[in-house]
Amino acid sequence: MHPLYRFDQSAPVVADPAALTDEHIAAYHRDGFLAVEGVLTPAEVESAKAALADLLYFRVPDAERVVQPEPAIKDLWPSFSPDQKADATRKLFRFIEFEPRLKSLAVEHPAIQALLTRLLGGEAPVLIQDMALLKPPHIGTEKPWHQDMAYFTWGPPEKVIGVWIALDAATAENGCMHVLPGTHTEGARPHFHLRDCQLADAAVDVERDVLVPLAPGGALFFSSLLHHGTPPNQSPHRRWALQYHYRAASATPVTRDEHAALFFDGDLYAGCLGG
Ligand SMILES: O=C(O)CCC(=O)C(=O)O
Repeated sequence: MHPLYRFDQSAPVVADPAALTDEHIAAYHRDGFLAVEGVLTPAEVESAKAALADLLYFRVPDAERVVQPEPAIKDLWPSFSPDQKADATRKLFRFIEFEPRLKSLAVEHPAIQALLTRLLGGEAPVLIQDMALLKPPHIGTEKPWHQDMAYFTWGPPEKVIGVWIALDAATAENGCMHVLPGTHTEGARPHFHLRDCQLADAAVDVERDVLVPLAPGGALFFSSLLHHGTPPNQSPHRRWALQYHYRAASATPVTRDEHAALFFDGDLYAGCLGG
């Protein structure tokens, strides 16, 4: 157990993208998220995993610069074998320009594009960020509670949506997503550089926490203001996931001053933008 997460209530999950109704879209706007199984086919899951493995084993030029080790083994990383590195990677970041399979999933997948367009009120989605979060067995660290809008310079926040796609089974044990339903309606909250750039632990309403376990190919669509996080992976099972973020075509750039007007703590900037 972990004091910042509950494990006894799970989110509703739509069984199949073909079963999506207007009520599900309304639930996204009410709760700030929508979980859907079967968004990727088993073949698409395998293709995405093969693409990630090519990056992890540096079979792609430039792959070294997109791979981020788990902090716990950072000093040992240079001495690790390729297998050890693959089992100790926290994150891969900004790979779509040289990984066509992962780019195609991000920008051409019919079910993802169709659902994003519905969630954005009919507007076309534009990709703004790509990453993979691998949460390796035993050492996969927590991603503390946060709002993704704290990292983004597009707005307004309701025009920015994340899609988190399970490639392995994401479970309570290996660090699946946790969300606080409805928090996207409560505005931007200050973020602090603590274990990561995150909400203060005391500001997290843990009582409202629901788990979002997903089978491989299942996806969570979520608002950029939704409070969400993932506990550490202390299990022997890895938890690979892709995460893409999109803005509506009509979203506009947010300056640092505008970001500071959203994320502040007294007079201090309290977002996650660098610089
Ligand atoms: O997959 C994870 O562990 C956390 C993903 C997430 O919330 C993020 O990177 O913003």
